Amino acid sequence: MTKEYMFPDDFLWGSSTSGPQSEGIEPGDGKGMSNWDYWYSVEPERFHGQIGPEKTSTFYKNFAQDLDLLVETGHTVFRTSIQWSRLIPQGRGEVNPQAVEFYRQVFQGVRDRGIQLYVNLYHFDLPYALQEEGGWESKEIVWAYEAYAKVCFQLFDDLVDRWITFNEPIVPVECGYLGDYHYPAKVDAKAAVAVGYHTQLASALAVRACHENNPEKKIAIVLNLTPAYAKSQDPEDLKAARIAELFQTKSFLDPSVKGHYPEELVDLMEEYGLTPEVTKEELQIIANHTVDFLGVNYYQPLRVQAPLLEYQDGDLLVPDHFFAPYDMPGKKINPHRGWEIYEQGLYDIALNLRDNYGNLEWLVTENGMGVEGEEVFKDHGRIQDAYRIDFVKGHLKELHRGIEEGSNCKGYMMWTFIDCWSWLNAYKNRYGFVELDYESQERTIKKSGLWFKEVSQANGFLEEE
Ligand code: BGP
Repeated sequence: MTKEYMFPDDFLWGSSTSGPQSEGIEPGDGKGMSNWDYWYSVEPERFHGQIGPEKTSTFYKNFAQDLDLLVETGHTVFRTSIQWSRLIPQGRGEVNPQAVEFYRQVFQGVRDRGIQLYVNLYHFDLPYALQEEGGWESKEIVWAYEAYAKVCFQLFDDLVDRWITFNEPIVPVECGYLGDYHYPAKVDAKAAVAVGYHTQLASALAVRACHENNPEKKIAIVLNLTPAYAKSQDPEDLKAARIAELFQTKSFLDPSVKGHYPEELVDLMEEYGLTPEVTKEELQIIANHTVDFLGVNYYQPLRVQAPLLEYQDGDLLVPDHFFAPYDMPGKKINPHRGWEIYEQGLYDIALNLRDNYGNLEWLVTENGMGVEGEEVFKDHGRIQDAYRIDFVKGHLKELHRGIEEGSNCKGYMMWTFIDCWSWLNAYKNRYGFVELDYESQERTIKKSGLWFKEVSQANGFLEEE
């Protein structure tokens, strides 16, 4: 039987990328140093293949031709980010005129092609001058970010359809202050909590500034809303899943959408002496300036069980003291990346937002399948990524189910447009609709890119079931 998966009339189709992962650096472009540029300059061996952020996918040079590929792959929406260190090289003060020209040309180019433009202000990249002042551990950075956001709104609001304050703000917290995967690669729970709180405050300030600049303009935060599933119904496993969700999801979702932190999270911070310095005025800013809609990044579920590590006074506190990862037997896996594939996670997110977050408007802002060594799938000059088409279809079916049941999802953006640079993983895992030959910088649309255009034009797809 043929089943139709058709999406609402105003549903948007597209992809996401970010400035630091796609633009590259050109001599004389006036860009300042970011935390990533700095880290690569001192520890290049940490980056896969020792490939750093200076070349990436050369979008800075090639954007005009690249924007045509948006059309050829059926985009009706596109998300990218402004690099703070490109626009305001020292983090504060002087604006780089070349950056203004570049972003205005790119944004105009997207609009000229009839594509909606979503612009993110922050995708893990801080001007290094501000990192040296203590980065997000310092509250001063919050005000610097607010000033930067205001500059962006003043310079580009006429070209941007919708704004985003931060991408996956939990990631720099986890990877930079609890893991060893983003600069400054510390393990310090108190610093992690301060970084998270400062980021949330900064996000609310950007929401306020956006609305002050233009009351009509909508602004969101993008969160990686990975549902936490417990290993079993055992109360200890259930508690672990609840805490994992508090840390990973609700820590930003609740203040961003509801305007306040969950009580259990506040109590836990108190219990472990992690509460940051908070003023009543700041909490009022967070309460008064919630987002207009939400971006959701979803790759894989979080499966957890009761912690295997017991916390003793004086231990370096880490998330493992609260929950342990659970490797579920028989799970479906993307063998080219090692991540679980669980399409229903998207449906669960859809219903969670419908039932517990006022059914606010949301879009999938990232979903995708990373593939290492993808060139082996090249045939007749094109990457034949049928696996990616299956991956997308599987997720779209679950999203469709969520929308049919009333969830307010307005679009689906894949990670990513052209294969891009991914932090320490550099070019290891390829995600794009468009293949990038890193050496020659040649671009070739993959099979999935051509297929996506058909889906976008038809506003859905048919499936034999
Ligand atoms: C997301 C980030 C993206 C991108 C993606 C792929 O969490 O928002 O910036 O990097 O993950 O990650 P990876 O290349 O590690 O598979």
